[in-house]
Amino acid sequence: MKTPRYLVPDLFMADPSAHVFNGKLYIYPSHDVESGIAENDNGDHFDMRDYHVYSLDSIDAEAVDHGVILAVTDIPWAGRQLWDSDVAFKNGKYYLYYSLKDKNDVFHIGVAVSDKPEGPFVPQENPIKGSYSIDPCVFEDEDGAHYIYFGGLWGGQLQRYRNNKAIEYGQEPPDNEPALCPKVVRLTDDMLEFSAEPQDLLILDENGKPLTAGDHDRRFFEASWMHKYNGKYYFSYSTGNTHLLCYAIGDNPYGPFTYQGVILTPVVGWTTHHSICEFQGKWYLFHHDSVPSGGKTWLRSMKVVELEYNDDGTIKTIEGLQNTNFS
Ligand code: FUB
Repeated sequence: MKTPRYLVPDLFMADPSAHVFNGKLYIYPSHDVESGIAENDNGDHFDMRDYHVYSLDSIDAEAVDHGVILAVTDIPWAGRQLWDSDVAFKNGKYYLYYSLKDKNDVFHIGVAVSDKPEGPFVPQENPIKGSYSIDPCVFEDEDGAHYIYFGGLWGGQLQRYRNNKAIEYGQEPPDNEPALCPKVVRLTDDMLEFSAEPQDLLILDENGKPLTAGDHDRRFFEASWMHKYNGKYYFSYSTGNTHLLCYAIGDNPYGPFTYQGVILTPVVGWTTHHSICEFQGKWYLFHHDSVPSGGKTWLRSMKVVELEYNDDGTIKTIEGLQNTNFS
């Protein structure tokens, strides 16, 4: 599959996190809705209220909707806005990690647990202690350790923190200073908490210097993803206001990572978001755009396209505007 295809024709689904469980592909997206809230830099128009999960037997198969797996009304600490999520498996249980604002409009990361990949998921009473901001991605390394990556600027509130503490009047650093970093921390053995203080995940340029805050074409904005290819760790992310999906390569789950290039050029719609997953011998990029909604930023549709590597391990850039035919 060298051209992208839309996965779900009937509902608006975004931020797809794809994993293979028991030989099947499962996709955990955000469920976009028409909120009626005007678009702003705070992301108030993304007022999502529940999650569905989809499964596929093969990459060309119809995506089966397993219905609602968790709703904002199920979560004791919920305020509003269920944003990007991810799912991991350990010892017979599935763990759904999700972004949600509390009753004070502050984002945290919650966990919900299920016996099955298709849910339903039962939420923990409280968010993960010490969690903040958005867009959790959980990566299982070959030794069985699980690492969570998170963070997002602007509406995702990452600029309101330094050294894992909330600050007053948080802003991005000046253009010539190092950019704010995504965060990484190993999960505890029970998968329910951070095992330590989250660390900065450093993204370096070709000279070994941290990317700067003013480098909007390369600096991290949101949408973390981690995958491993030929023994190397690939951290990928969105640059937000320049609408690119980029990646950086490192030698271990904590980094540092060195910037490599663009995976996906801008799509129709403000946000771009993705996951990368190997399924039945090929690698795929799951992403979204706003073509089916006629360009509405807050109503996005999931797509998939094959991801290809060059012999040196770099990723071939995919054109975001190809095959925008929605049928
Ligand atoms: O879906 C809401 C937010 O939009 C996600 O959390 C961000 O990554 C962006 O895709």
